[in-house]
Amino acid sequence: MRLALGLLAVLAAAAASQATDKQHSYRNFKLIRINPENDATLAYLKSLYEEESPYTLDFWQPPSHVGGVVDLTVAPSDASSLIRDLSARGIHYIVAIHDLQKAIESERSVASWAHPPKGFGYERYNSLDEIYNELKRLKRERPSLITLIDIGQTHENRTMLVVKIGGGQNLDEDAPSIWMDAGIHAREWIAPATAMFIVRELVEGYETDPKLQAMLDHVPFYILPVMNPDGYEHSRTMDRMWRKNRRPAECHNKEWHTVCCRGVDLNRNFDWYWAGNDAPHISASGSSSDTCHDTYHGPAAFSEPESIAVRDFLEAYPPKAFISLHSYSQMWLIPFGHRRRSYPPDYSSALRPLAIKATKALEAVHGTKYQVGTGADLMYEASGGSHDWAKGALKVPFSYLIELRPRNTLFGNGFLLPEREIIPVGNETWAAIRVVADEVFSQFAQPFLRGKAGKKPEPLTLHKLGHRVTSTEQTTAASRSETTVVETEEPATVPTTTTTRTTPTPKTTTTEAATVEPATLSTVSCEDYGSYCRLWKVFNLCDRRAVQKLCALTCNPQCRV
Ligand code: 0X9
Ligand code: ZN
Repeated sequence: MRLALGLLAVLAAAAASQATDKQHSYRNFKLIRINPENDATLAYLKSLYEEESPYTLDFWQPPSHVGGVVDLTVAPSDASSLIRDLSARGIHYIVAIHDLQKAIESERSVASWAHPPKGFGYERYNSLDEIYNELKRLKRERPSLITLIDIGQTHENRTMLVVKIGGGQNLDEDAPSIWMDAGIHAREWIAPATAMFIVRELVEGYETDPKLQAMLDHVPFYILPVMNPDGYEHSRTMDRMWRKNRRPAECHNKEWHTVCCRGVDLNRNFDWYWAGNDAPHISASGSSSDTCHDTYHGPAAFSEPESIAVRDFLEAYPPKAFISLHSYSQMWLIPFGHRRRSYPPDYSSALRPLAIKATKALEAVHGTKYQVGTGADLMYEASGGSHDWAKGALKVPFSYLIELRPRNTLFGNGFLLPEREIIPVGNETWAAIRVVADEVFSQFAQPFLRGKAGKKPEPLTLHKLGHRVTSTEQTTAASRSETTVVETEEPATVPTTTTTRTTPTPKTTTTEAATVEPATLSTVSCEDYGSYCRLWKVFNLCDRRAVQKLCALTCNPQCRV
């Protein structure tokens, strides 16, 4: 009898372990879309999001303000009670997806299902191995253009791989550069796919586009296509809707049972008002201390190997632009997102004008419209975000978080963007990022080149952190300087949005005037032959007849290079 019971226990344990190893099915899960029309609805949705809820819910777009779309999924067992509850409260909703599992299956193209392709494809959602193999292939083909840098290991010992494109030989560690990461949130698959599209644009464009070549020679891109490799693989193999990293579970007692949950939201783990700390007057907002919550901020700022690796790399090689790719909702987000109406000093003079220029270029490609503003103003407050940290602590001049397609309108499938949209999203996003890159080149490459003109070029090294490229020497993180945060009533100009939210209309007065940095966008009058003219002027070549002819505007002494 005892043996039989023992055997039963073993079998039960085996069954349980099998059950946890099985891929999560979302059969008949629903995606409910609600436009909260009043404060009562908003308060009710917030209580479901922030407090213990009787339903199994996953908020894809959390509640923030009246008029801000809320997307949530509900398990089939809870769907009818939730819907009854919403109806009883007079809350209008639509069921945007009736069977989430079906939507997950139709995210992949028919061809992918019928004949699962082997190897990497730019028009597909690829595995981590496929992505890394493609980066290695590109490196083999163009060893002088591409450098692969191992910046750290994850909880599950996966490598975090940065691809550096450009730079040339006469670059030093202070040279201007552009950082782009994607996939900090595991389930946002369009982000790594877009990062890889941009890798290809840069690599191929280097050979075919002289302007791009000139830019990349002096302003390299550092791209981390999958910032959360463990989460990404978990989302591909076990649970499509996984968001966090895979930090091992921490258990705690809750009433009469023990709860163990894995993972930290890496975009709440950066040291920018982490957990709402550092500012006692601000309530901890937009992140959770509950290990089971999707926005769990971790036990401390930079507690996670992934955020540590990114921080250490960026502190060693601080870029001039920081871009983090997410999905979804078609928003170009500017710091700061930890608190409403909080802006860096150059918000209106530099960050926002460039964001508007970039999103106009994006719209010109396929007509896709983006909203521009801070995450806190347009969506919800969230502390510990990487793009806020990049701007506020690291002082990166241009820092943005891009929420890619789709918009959360009636028919969008949220995180489940069909594979056929990967290339269009890549094309339009690249057009926008090119605008940022051009601006970085014209603002920051010229002083760098000037400084180097009289000096012997230094060979390129990547030794600061002992990344796998050269040595293994480890240096301590650079100390961070005091931060300037301008908390104004409003930014200097009205954010370009089509949102229906009811924030007060921005006035045109601001506390910003006194703190505006000289960084303004370059004058168009110098654009006659693109970046070559600016370079030639920097190198004092305007006395050459050919340069004068090609660069009449740039060579004009009035022209600000
Ligand atoms: O919540 C996030 O981390 C981002 N949205 S996502 O759906 N991709 O997870 C947005 C962060 C932007 N910042 C603020 N909203 N404050
Ligand atoms: Zn995200």
